[in-house]
Formats: sequence, C-alpha cells, structure tokens
Amino acid sequence: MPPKILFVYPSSFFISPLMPVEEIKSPLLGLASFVSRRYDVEYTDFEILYGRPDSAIKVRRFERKVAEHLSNADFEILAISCWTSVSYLATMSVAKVARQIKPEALIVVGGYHPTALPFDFVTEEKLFDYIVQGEGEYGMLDIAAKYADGLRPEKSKIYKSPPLRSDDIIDYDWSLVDNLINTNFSGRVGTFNLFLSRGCPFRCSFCMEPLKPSAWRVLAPELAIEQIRNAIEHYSPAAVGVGDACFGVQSGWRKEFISRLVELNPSCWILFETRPDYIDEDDIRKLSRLKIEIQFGVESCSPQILQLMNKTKHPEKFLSAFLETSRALSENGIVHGGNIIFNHPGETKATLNETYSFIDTQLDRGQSYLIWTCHGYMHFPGSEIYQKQRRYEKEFGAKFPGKWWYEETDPFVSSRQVVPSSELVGDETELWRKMYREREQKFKDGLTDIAFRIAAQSYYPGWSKDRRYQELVNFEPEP
Ligand code: B12
Ligand code: SF4
Repeated sequence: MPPKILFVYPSSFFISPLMPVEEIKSPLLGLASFVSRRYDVEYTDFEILYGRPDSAIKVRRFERKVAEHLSNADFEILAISCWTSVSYLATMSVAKVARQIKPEALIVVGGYHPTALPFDFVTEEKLFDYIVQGEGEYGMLDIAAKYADGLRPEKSKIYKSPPLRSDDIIDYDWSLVDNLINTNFSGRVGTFNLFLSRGCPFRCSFCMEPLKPSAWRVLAPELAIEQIRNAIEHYSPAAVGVGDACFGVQSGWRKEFISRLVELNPSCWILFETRPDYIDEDDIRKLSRLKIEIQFGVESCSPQILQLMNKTKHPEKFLSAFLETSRALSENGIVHGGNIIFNHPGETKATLNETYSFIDTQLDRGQSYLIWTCHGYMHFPGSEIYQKQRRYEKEFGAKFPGKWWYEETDPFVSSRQVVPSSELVGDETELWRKMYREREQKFKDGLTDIAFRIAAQSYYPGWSKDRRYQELVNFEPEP
C-alpha cells in the first residue's frame, strides 16, 4: 500500500512575539506539492495552528495540542521540516510527541539544519528514521517507495537527496493549504514567497546556501510567470516575493522574465532580491511600470569586510555598481533596499566607520528610494564562518556563541552573541547600533514619501509612530 504522508512545519520556540509569522512556508509546500503527484499527502503548520511557545509551560501546552492533532491524523510517514536552525527545538519536540503517539510511523526530517548538522538528529531513542540533506524532492519519493516495499532503516539513516532538475520544478498544489489559509487568514495571504530557481553560484562566508548544489536551475520564463499569476489568482496577496537564493543569474532568462512580468501587469507588489550586477537600466525602466521592490545584499561598505565575506573579489567595483544601480532605480521611482550585516567576524571600528561614511555620503545627496536596512550578524551552522571559527578567533580575536539552538532562549538574540574582533568587545559589540541611532533621523529624511512608508511598514516598525507616517498612511501609491 502506498503510504500516506503528513508534511509538518513544527514552529519555533522562545521567539519574540514581535517576529512576524510567515503565512505559507513555501519550501515545504513546494516539496509536499511535488510528492503529492505520487502519494496521498497532507500539509500542516503547527506555528500557525498552535503558535510559538516562549516558556516551558507554553511548550508543554503546545505539545499537548500537537499530541491531540497527531492522534487524529491519518498518516504512515511524518515529514518534518527543520527548515532553519531556529526550528530545532520545535522539531525535536514534535518528533518526540509523534514517537509516543504513533511509534510505528516513519519519521523523516529535512531542511537547512539537518543539511548542516545531520548528527543533531541522531538520538538514542531513534526519533528519526531518515535525516535528509539537501533538496528533498527525489529523496522523499525514494523514501516513500522504500516504505511501500516494506523497507525501513534499523538505525537513523542520513540520506543525501540529489538536486532537483529544472524540468521537475512544478507549481504549488494550493489544495494542500486552502483550509489552513481560509481558517486562519480569512482566505487572504499577506505576502506569498515563491521560488523560480534553485542554486547559487556564489559562496558568501555567512550563508549556508553553498552547502547546497551551486548549479543555477530555473523554470522557463513562461512557467515562472504562470506561477506568479496562479499565486495572485488564488489568494490575491498584497505582495508576491520571489525568494530565490540568487535571482536572475542568466541575463537572457531575466530579460524575458521581466518583459513577461510587465505584460502580466500584476496588481500586487512584486518583491525580489538580487545583486547589483544582475539588473541593468533597461530592466529598471521596464520594471518601473509595476509596483516593485528590490532588495540588494550589499552586506557591508567596507572593502575589507566585503572581501572577507567572499561577497566579491572586487569590492570597489561591487560598491560602485550598487551606487549606479541604486541611482537608476531612484530615478525611476523604484523602492529598493540595501541590506547591511554589521559585526561580521573581523569587523573593527575602522570598518564600521567605512560603512557608515559610505552610507552618509549617500544620505547627504538628498531624498532617494533607497532604504538601508541594518542587522547584526547571526551565527548559523553550515556557513563557512561556522566551519572556520578557529581562523576568525585566531586572526581577529572573534568569539562565537556555543550551540545556541539547543538552548531555551530567543534564537534571534542568542545567535547574535558574537564578538566580531578584539576591538569590539563588551558594550562595543553594540557600537554599530549606537552609530545607527545617531543618524536615524538622517535615514528617515533621506527617503521619499513612498519609501518612508514602506520602510515603516516593513523594516522599521518604530517609525510608524512618526508624524510623517501618520500623514502618509492613507496615501495609496501609484507605480
Ligand atoms: C527565501 C528565504 C527566506 C524567506 C522564506 C520565505 C518562505 N515562504 O518560507 C524569509 C525571508 C521569510 C526567510 C526568513 C528566515 N530565514 Co531565510 N532564507 C531564504 C533563502 C534566501 C532562500 C531559500 C531557498 O532558496 N529556498 C528554495 C527552496 C525550494 O529550497 P529550501 O528552502 O532549501 O527547501 C528544500 C530543503 O531545505 C528541503 N527541505 C525543507 N524542509 C524539508 C522537510 C523534509 C521532510 C525534507 C525531506 C526536506 C526538506 O527540501 C526543500 C525543497 O527542495 C535562504 C538562503 C539565502 N541565500 O539566504 C535563507 C536561509 C534559508 N534563511 C535563513 C535564516 C536563518 C532565516 C531566518 C531565521 C532569519 C534570517 N536572519 O534570515 C528566518 C527564519 C524563518 C523561519 N520561519 O524559520 C538561513 C538558514 C540557516 C540555518 N542554518 O538555519 C538561510 C540558509 C540563509 C543563511 N543565513 O544562510 N528566509
Ligand atoms: S548570500 Fe546570496 S549570493 Fe551569497 S551565497 Fe548566499 S544565496 Fe548566494
């Protein structure tokens, strides 16, 4: 008998309630949709259904609800997504409950954390039958077929799933989430993030994408547009985000995609993230006809840190390409973000000054559509930095948190407990925030009205108290 498979997003524990909830976990929905072509599949999300417990008592309550849910569910295979390390505790908790409720069920886990640290899931009581590394599509089909043939591993098995071929990237099976969305979000999704490609040719030090296959595999432009159209028709979201690790690597693909997107003329916002060298003036002119927001992982404006990050071999060229692109976007009225990661291991007072001086020069030029978004470095397993911690400790005097994902603390706080260098210790680890606060008014004043409004809504919630925001809140922007 072919097995019934329940795909589960387990939630995350001890996170601040202020963190937004992603309505649809599209990596898992995509995987479940793929498997649903062959097997009877259900999809559920315990974060949406039972919340994100942030105390031991709430965790027990959460586990009781999960136990009740699983005892009423009909499945032979439970496929849990430990997508990021932030979900590690929740994953272990759901697997533990499932083993008690349905000891005979096959339990599979996959996602970024199992890809980076598979042995984190090998436990004495064998909570997991399979620990899947990489993209899960072919692996899940194989595991289900083996189960149907009566095969199951005696010990927890680490399974390397091969990368998905581009002709196998399929559209979402909306029927898997309709109920969840109708019941919990009145049938309307805020932002739906979808993926049009797989793989990234770069190897940035802080990112764990390089652990996955680097070959860039993409949907044909007409199929990519079809996915966007279907998402809009299905849930009329306020925005569709293209979550690709690296959007638009091949210029031929990108140009055709953009022309077709302009033809589609979606009524909602379209969001994507790319590199400054992956978009040109012609693309920008075309995109200016739409409601569009583009993010750039600038990461730092210090050439030395950019090189350390492995972001580029030619940091000066990279930064001037960003300025050129940003200028063209502002001239065409397109809101865009420059994301900065402060406190990357190796950061010093001098490199902080370099980044802020660069930003200051831009802010002094008057209003633009460029929103600078600033974050502290988060230390995630799987990244090159994680693998080469010793080098950063020796060379720069950096210090790293231990295995924070085991701890019952807010992962967004504990993963940031990093000393970037012997120059930025103690209170000085917060220097970048202090420098940010000193120029916060300049950051606000540097934005056009629409960019200011978007910044307040999406990136700086504190700005919504600003009088300017109150005045703008009823103003509906036109592309
Ligand atoms: C898009 C994206 C997002 C979107 C997600 C949109 C959505 N609808 O879910 C947003 C912006 C919301 C987001 C948020 C966060 N993200 Co993010 N994100 C990405 C990004 C850019 C692309 C991921 C991608 O390519 N997916 C494509 C899909 C098809 O592939 P996939 O996600 O790998 O899924 C496959 C496998 O993981 C596997 N799989 C997944 N689940 C399961 C389950 C089973 C049973 C099996 C068998 C397989 C399996 O199969 C899937 C299909 O092939 C990556 C990489 C990067 N460059 O930054 C980071 C990345 C995944 N994010 C990361 C992090 C840390 C976060 C945040 C914690 C915040 C932050 N600082 O970025 C939050 C956490 C959100 C959460 N709920 O936990 C890290 C994870 C590192 C780690 N060790 O955990 C990454 C790798 C970036 C990095 N720093 O290295 N993110
Ligand atoms: S940060 Fe972006 S460009 Fe760099 S390796 Fe990760 S996905 Fe690729």
